[in-house]
Amino acid sequence: MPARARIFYMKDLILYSYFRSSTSFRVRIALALKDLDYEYRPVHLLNNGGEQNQSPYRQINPIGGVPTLIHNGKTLSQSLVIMEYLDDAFPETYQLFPKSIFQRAKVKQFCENINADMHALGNLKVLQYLESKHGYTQSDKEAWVQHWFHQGFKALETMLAETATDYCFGEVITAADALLIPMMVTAERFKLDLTSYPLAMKIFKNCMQNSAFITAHPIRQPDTPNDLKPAQ
Ligand SMILES: N[C@@H](CCC(=O)N[C@@H](CS)C(=O)NCC(=O)O)C(=O)O
Repeated sequence: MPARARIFYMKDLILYSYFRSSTSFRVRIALALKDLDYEYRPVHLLNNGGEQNQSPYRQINPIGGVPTLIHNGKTLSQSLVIMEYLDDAFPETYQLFPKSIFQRAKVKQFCENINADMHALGNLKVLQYLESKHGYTQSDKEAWVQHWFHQGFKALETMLAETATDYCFGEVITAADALLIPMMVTAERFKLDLTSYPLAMKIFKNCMQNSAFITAHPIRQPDTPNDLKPAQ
């Protein structure tokens, strides 16, 4: 994109994000692929009971998750919705959702398998509830996440056998890749062995050669703690 257009967009976009959040990572990938500049506003999900649970952030996003996007003063949450909105609001930029209605629906189906049936079950508030109300230990929580994520990854691998080449849907990056890679990074944090999913592993390797995925990665964000940042 020409430099002039990027200057026009600057400050029009604000992203509330947490470095480690996989849903924020999705939108950061989308913004990077689109070459859209934005202001990064960190929301610490753990400090003081979680900034996402405090009144100032709840006024922006009543359900309390990150990311939230503000575009020209208008507020939008839910990462998948934000990604689709960015396609529509900036049609001249890289498009994450195919135009063909069936392909588009298939990409969304793949995304929802991750969004609704995997991410939601391993979300921080779910794990915090299991700990506070049901006495789950760290290893109980890991076992819970591993169970649900493995179920999800098995299904994704079956779907990828139908659609994947270099990326989830053929040779172009779509929203499916922007959801799969963050899910895999989170899965590694919960000690999942992903070697049984060779198609997903191949796509991971391919995506991680792309500068948008590199830039958007949790280890390179303004709020990444110094000890997690890559050595210079
Ligand atoms: N479905 C939402 C989920 C947003 C969400 O809950 N994100 C997580 C971080 S990955 C979060 O903010 N969790 C805070 C909490 O569980 O308290 C989306 O896709 O944006």
